[in-house]
Amino acid sequence: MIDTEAMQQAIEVAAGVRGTTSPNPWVGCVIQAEDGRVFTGATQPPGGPHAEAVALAASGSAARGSTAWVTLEPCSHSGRTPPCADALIEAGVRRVVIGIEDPDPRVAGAGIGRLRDAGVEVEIGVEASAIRTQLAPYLKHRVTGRPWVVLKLGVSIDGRTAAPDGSSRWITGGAAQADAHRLRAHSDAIVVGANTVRVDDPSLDVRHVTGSDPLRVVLGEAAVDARVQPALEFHGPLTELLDQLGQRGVLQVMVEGGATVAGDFHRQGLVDQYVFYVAPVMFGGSDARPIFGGAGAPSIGEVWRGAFTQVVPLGGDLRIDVMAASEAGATGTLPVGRSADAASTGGADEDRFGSPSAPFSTESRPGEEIN
Ligand code: AOF
Ligand code: ZN
Repeated sequence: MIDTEAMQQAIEVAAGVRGTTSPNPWVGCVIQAEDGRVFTGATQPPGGPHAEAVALAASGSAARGSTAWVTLEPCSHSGRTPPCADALIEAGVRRVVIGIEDPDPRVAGAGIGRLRDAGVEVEIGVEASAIRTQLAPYLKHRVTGRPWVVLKLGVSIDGRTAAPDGSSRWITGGAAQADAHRLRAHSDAIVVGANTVRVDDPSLDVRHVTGSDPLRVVLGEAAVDARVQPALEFHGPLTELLDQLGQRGVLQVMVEGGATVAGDFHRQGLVDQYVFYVAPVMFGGSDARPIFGGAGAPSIGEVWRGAFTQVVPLGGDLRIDVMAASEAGATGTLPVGRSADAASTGGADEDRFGSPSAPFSTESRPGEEIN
């Protein structure tokens, strides 16, 4: 197999377990035996085997003399499972192709060193940019101790979230809602303001797609019979919240309203990824509710500037992802015309969420990148 193609397959295998591995990364491994047979493995839930161990178990003795492609550097530490670098060496794998180094301080190059010391041929950096994008939440967590922050917004094309009377159901349609539920399933925690809990009484569980419910966090207090319960009620600075969530092993947190909470996260520069679900709806006046509560940039020189990282038609709506220009550059841009989350689940979901059967098309074709 060609390195890039095999690594792309490893990335797809990893995408299949997204949302099930926290606080561990979602890693994929492809092994090709000397006789050409191909075996794959993905990280199992915490305490279970890592991707390499799953692929090695599938290949058995066929691993002798094989090549392995793995998205993240094989681990060198004995944690809940034995070191994957040792397992690859013992199985007699001849060549290991690695996407990116593991920043986890227990690994951080030691897995690569161990493989090389044992005489295994090692290559690093194949499809590195795609893997940095795929594992952005994990990488941020291991480097900063804080989770990746996704701010989700459902808005009209004129940038409003609710009518003057507060009514907001439903601005976007079913496909956008299902996509948002997948974002939830991929998040380990959801943050919501106490006011939103009082007014909307959201349950914030995962529906429409399969996935486990994230930890629910209320900024302030929630009534004991609120549907969001059981929830963590937090008082204090948002930076402190992110530190605490990071310590609990939360790799991705999703912020889901309302305007005050959105404004606080945004203006403190704490959002890594903005996900706008935009409907062709117009409230048509300045009295409809804005996305962000509070005072914004006082003049054009101080506006926040970012980059579009993907644009995806979802039913009659659009999903538009925006990141700070520096972060978009650091993690690489995402394909336009295809949802990162849809791409990461693949199969039937892709037809449903990223298909060209939408009633209109974006300017770019699937797979093209904008920058
Ligand atoms: C790999 N392959 O598939 C994963 C790796 O708690 P443990 O023992 O499961 O170890 C978790 C750490 O192992 C995690 O922080 C990361 O450094 C590495 N994850 N490594 O070789 C995998 N998921
Ligand atoms: Zn491992």
